[in-house]
Amino acid sequence: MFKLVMDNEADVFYRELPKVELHAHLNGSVSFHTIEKLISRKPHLNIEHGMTAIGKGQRRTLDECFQVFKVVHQLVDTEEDILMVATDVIREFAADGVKYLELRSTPREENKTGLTKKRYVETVIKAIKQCKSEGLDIDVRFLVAIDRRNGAEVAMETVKLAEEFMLSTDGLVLGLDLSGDPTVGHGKDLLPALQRAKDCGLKLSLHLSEVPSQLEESDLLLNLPPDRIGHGTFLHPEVGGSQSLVDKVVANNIPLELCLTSNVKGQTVPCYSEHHFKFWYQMGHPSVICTDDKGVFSTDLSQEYQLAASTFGLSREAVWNLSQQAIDCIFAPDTVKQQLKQKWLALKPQVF
Ligand code: 6MZ
Repeated sequence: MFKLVMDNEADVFYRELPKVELHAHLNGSVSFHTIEKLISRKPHLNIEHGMTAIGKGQRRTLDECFQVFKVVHQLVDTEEDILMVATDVIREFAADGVKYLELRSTPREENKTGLTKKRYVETVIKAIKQCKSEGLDIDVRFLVAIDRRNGAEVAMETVKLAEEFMLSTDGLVLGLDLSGDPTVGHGKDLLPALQRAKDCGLKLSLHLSEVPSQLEESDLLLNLPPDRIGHGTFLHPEVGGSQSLVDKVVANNIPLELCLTSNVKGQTVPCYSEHHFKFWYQMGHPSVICTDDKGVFSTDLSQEYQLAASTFGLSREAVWNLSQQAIDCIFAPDTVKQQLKQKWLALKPQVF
């Protein structure tokens, strides 16, 4: 009984902790509840829950995770679906205490439903504005994603689309994400697109070294340099990376977006205690706890902070500092950072 009360108390601390989410793929973030609504809209697809999420204690290969995204994509293929999914995801992050969210998604066109990439982005923006008009206490921005498997030409088109939206949305579209199956394609082919993005003022968050054997690619992409790194699982020497890669990350002070459950369930990290959070956090390098795909990996940001704390023995004050330091890593301008810092100050407990 006593244990139960203590656990609940801890849950409340993490839930009430104001949080910043910087690495969330829209279609990986779809909750059980929203999947149910999508399945009922499309019963002919014969999709069951087990095909869209990896439950507690389950693990998959990264390849199998990418199969899961394909199933979710089948369920989300109209403007109505995207609007529902995006508004639900934003409301869920807000309910979990997330005060600032950078959502990312790969614009898709679907011949069957007439969806175009432009309408895709417009619909996500509409969802963000709708949530804002509901008065939710969350500031949401959008990063347009490049799926690396689609090659150089599509990457360049995506950059142009992102550029257009960056100019027309008054700061809602802030940058680009490079993601997709890390075993497919090579980053060197995408360099011209990424360089153009950087030159026109789009911020870059790149998945780097999510799997081993990407050293050469990581080295090349770090020369850009990106503004943030997704995962960076195999950058450091202990896991087959190199000191020179670490040195580049440190010299450019590039924050890492770290997703514990995603990496453990996707089996790129053997267990929580061996997560590379430890390496970067101990060095004092900016490290931001994120969810990656809260729907697919059945988690939320409160749970990820709690897992980091219990695995690495972080005090509540250290957890608070971790969430506060994430503010410095956001892509929105300094004025937004200042507003968020004020919010954290107002919410800070008197004692931990
Ligand atoms: C690399 C990932 C990913 O874009 O349709 N994505 N890319 N590594 C990961 N680690 C598990 N998790 C998600 O959301 C789904 C897409 O996000 C990328 C993949 O390209 C996936 O198809 P959107 O909203």
